[in-house]
Amino acid sequence: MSEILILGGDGYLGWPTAMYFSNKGYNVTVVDNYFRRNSCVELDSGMLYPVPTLIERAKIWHQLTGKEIKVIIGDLTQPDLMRSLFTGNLEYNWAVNKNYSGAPATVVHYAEQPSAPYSIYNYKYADTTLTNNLRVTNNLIWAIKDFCRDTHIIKLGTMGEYGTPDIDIEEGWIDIEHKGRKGTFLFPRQAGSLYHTTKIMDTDLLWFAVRMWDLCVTDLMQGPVYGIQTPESDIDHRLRTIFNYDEIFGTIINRFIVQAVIGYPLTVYGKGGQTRGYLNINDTLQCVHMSEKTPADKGELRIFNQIMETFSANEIAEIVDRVGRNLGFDVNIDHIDNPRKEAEEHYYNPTYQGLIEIGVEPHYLTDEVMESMFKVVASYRENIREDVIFKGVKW
Ligand code: USQ
Repeated sequence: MSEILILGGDGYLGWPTAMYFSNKGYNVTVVDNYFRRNSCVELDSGMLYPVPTLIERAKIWHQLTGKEIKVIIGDLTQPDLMRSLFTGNLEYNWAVNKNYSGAPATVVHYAEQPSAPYSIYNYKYADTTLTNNLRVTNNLIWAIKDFCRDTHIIKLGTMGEYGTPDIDIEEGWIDIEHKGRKGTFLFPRQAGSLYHTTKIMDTDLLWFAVRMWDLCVTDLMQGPVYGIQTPESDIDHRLRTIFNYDEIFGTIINRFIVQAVIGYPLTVYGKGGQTRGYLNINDTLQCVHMSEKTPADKGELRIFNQIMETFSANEIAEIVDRVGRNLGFDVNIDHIDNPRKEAEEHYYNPTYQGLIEIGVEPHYLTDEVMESMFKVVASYRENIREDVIFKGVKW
């Protein structure tokens, strides 16, 4: 079966992706430096439940399924580690396993600092975000250029690269007619945080590499993800993904459900008209899988908008309120001063057909889906810390 390498395999999306592909019979290797969990400790952020280390999780997975996920703990900003992943020469790094072959057919690149508030928190974290994200992407590009040009790169980008322009958002590219001549260009980007800006820079680096060296790249412009369970994590609760509800690493839907469970008024920022495209964690897995099955061509930067439906912050609060009340929770909605610099009322009309055209079948945020999230979150109610929900990291 095909070999797949997952960079950032310990994160919210990385670990579920690893189990998903392993379950389907792929030969999976994950790499991670524990950035996310170490940052949670450093920042004293709340995690809904403790998560075994990546090595422990891979062992649990092996015991329960008989399948192997190979784990490498290491820092991908170090070029030697990144390059060794594409030559199969792991003698000088932290490889836990000895039988990684190298030359993966696909590499999924999640190995980035993913939080907008983290990137704006202070100079140190801004610098960490820029250096980590850009270095890992540059190291990956050069390793592939030098050793493995047929490997398909699936890169996690973000819808936030586009910002909230007053025109319809296309999937990555736009045709422009200017002074009687026509051309196709990357859709204009204007991010609202330093984190999102690093994703724009990643896209630029990848586009350069595609033009210069004919690499094959799929860039997934993903919106905020929600969810806890995937079929693979349902095998054993110790396989559940890392789940944050704090202001730094938690995303809005996950946060609001946790808030509703403990009767903390939902933290809608400002007027609440901020609209984004959302998707279920299970659809992230599907999108990556369908992208893997239908790779980009050589010399192609293929861009998909990875969202399934759009909501404003107010609409999300209303759904959480309705579902929470039906389940007997004491839900209230608050509007607090927006710590971010962002449009609170704006036009938002993105296109998102491409992934459906290659076979993705969307899951939507139904009341049943939200109820099942409420039930899991409520089972960890004792662990929820009010003090990490809102600290007010200002832009
Ligand atoms: N928001 C609230 N209240 C909260 C938290 C968020 O009103 O308690 C609002 C924010 O102001 C924002 C929207 O909800 O307008 C989304 O915020 P978020 O924290 O859920 O997501 P964001 O910071 O945009 O970042 C997340 C992921 C990031 C990913 C991005 C996709 O952390 O990795 O790239 O979603 S997107 O938003 O499309 O750029």
